[in-house]
Amino acid sequence: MNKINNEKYNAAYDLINRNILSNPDKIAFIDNNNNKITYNELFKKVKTFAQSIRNIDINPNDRVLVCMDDSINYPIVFLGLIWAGVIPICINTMLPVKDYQYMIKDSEAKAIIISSHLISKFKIIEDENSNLLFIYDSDKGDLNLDSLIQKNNKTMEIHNESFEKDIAFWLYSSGSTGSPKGTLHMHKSLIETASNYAKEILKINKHDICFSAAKLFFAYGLGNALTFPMSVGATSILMSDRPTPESVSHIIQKNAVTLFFGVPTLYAALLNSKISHSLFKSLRLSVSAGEALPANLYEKWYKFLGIKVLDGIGSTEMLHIFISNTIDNITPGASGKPVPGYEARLINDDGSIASDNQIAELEIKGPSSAVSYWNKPEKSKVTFNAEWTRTGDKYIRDTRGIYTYCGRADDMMKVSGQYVSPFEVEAALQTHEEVLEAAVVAKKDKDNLIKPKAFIILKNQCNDEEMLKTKLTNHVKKQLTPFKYPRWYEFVEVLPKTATGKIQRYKLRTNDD
Ligand code: 3UK
Repeated sequence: MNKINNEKYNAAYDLINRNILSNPDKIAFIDNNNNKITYNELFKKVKTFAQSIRNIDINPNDRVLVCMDDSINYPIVFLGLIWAGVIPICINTMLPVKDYQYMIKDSEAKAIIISSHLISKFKIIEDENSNLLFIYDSDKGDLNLDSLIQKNNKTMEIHNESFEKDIAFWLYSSGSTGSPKGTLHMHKSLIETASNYAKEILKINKHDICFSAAKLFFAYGLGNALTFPMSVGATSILMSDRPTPESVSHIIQKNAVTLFFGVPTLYAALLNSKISHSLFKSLRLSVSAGEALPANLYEKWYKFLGIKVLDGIGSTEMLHIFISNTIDNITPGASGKPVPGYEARLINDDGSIASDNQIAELEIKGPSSAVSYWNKPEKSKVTFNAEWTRTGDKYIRDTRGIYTYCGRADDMMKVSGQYVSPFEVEAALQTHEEVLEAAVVAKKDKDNLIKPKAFIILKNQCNDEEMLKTKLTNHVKKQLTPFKYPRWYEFVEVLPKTATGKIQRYKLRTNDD
């Protein structure tokens, strides 16, 4: 790829076209409703969908929110929009309504494409947004997704209008305070994650059968289940169900999956389940990201299956993994070394470059970095500093050049591989009628993985703590993405505070271990 000029390039066209001559009849995607699509069929449907979208007056650089479960329609929609120069914004299907309202307003999207089972959740939003076009994966809403995919239009060469550095798609990323940030990614970034990480580290090839437990709306899932397999003409298995030990092992066994991508919590759940190792015998390699993989989980997985799990750190801002262990060189409990094509540096609080064996903040330079956040100039300036992108992570590098995670530099926690702000959980708890004050901190579970714990001061004395815990959990699950609920509660009389009244969360953390 030409590094200096900004050449004509369309990410969707590239990912499809590279398979059309060599691989037309190969199955690109299979989903858990037994829908299958070959590369050639994908090509036709993407082109048709791209044209249909333009025919309904959705134009280059317009934004379209995509709130869909993983199925074969997802790649058609995502790639079809990109093909047309329209910008898909992939969003989590589990968010509370207020987050969707924010994203609709923030992005000024023209349309939203939604899986049909979410119809009731979007009812209020439909009533409030008469200018937004609702497209459902069913017969409800303004337009039916299938009709846009099936309609046989005459096709123009509309993919031929974009450049490699144009914005191709957005993903939303969350911070400890404030609203989610639209993270703007270029056309060229998708293939960069494949040619650096997937090719060099995973040695992906066309015989691989990929399965990502992380959904396509996450940067992690998008690379694992779409970019990487398409980059080499492999097959990707999509699953709309929630990843549980049962659903995941079933998919792996049924489809003879070779490359599996999960988060540490799922590896722990698989190892704690009674599932037979014979269900995993097709695997050649597994990958973990989203949060640090504790050394003991690596060892247990290797002992259980004789298969390695490569821990690597990625981010929504960098699009995929930029520091990773490799097949031949694994340090359990560490993230490994920079992926070829990426550079890492550690920066001290005073801005100087840290030496080996010093804990400092990690910055990354690499070809798949987002350009900026949408409409957040201050936050963009802090994170995207010329060629270097700040991660918000503290790391240490040893004399061999191996990087080990030492915690976040901000207040965020990673739970089941996803961001949780302790403040949002506290705010949700505080809206419950029994709660006077709440403080939320990270606590390690028996697998050494972080989950939220809440300390609560109640308004009134409570006779049935177990019942109250269930009520509080349900209350939090209704207001936030459900996985953010506290796994433990402690009812206390006082919370440790500074003279100015700020909660001293670090004191609660040390109380606990
Ligand atoms: C943390 C890790 C230690 C770290 C992601 C793979 O997780 C992804 O993106 P997010 O934007 O979060 C980024 C933050 O998560 N993290 C991720 N992986 C690891 N910490 N070890 C790890 N292996 O704090 C990072 O800054 O949700 C993961 C690929 C693409 C991704 N977007």
